[in-house]
Amino acid sequence: MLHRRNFLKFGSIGAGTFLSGNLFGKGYPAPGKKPLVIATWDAGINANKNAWKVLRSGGRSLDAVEQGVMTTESEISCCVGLGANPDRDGHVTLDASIMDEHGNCGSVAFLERIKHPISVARMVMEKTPHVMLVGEGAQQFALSQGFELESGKLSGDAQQAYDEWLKKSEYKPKVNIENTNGTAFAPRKLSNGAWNHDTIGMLAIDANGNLSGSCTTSGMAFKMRGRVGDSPIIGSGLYVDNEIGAAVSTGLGEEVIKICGCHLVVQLMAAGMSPAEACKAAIAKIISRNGAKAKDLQVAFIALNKKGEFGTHAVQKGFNYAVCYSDDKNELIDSAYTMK
Ligand code: SD4
Repeated sequence: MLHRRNFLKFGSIGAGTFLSGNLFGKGYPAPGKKPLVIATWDAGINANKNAWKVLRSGGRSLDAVEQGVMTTESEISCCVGLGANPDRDGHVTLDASIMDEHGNCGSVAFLERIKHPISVARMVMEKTPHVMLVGEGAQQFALSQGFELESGKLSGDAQQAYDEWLKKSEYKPKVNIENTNGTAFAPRKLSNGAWNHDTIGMLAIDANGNLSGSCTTSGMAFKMRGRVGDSPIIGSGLYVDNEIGAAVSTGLGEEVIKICGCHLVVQLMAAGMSPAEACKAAIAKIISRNGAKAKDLQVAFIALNKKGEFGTHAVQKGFNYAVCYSDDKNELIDSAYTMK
């Protein structure tokens, strides 16, 4: 565990960095709400609605984060779930993870043709002695639990994006950098003009003050077959410590894995940082590792602590998140970021 006197040495940043600037992004509501749910990207708004139904009736945060992201997995025009962009061989492969207030966790990776990877991840957690199942084995397990094998046909949107990518078949993985509109690896723009991303990560604190988190993704569009990112890796794409806080990430998963990102964010909160400070420090680590190349990548963390305080930070502009803590408060907020 990091202690307060040591965290100041962490990376290339000092206390002044944390205390300056708007750490929370525009429209930051009052901290310390309970229950509360927070999710990545604009798809988080819809996802939060279902998570909130669980939380407002006194339900468990674990149920909230599962049902919340299932909403996004069901939106077939979305880049999460079976409607998502395929890998470079034309197959949609899905990763998901979930973690509860007892430190139990489950995940699936490289899962094909199953509609709700997050629920399979939960079953791995609850019905097996394991944490992670992948590929064919994960699919076999899902079928044994009553999940149906879906067709494997690409959605119309995804087919169109894939056909476009195939014209050049350039392998230049980039995730969530909206200002590179036109590159096949940037998020897809939907017909309604909204950006659509490949991942939803969600954290919740329930009325009992218990924390849980979930993450589900199709990973990087047109990735190499078999590529797995941070989202199903506990400690990288998701981490929950019910005594301290929780974190989830989105963006270029390889960079998150290299710093065990979400575990790091939670440890920084344990050392005394606020959620926003912890996210900012983890992002600083990614930026310092990458030097000038950091401008070509995007990573964002969201974090929630035991008091119901939340914070986020991204490498660059463009990341937003949705926060809901009452029947009429479910808002989309632009995240703070480092690279101007
Ligand atoms: C991954 N972190 O597979 C995911 C991608 C992502 O919005 O967050 N996309 O690397």
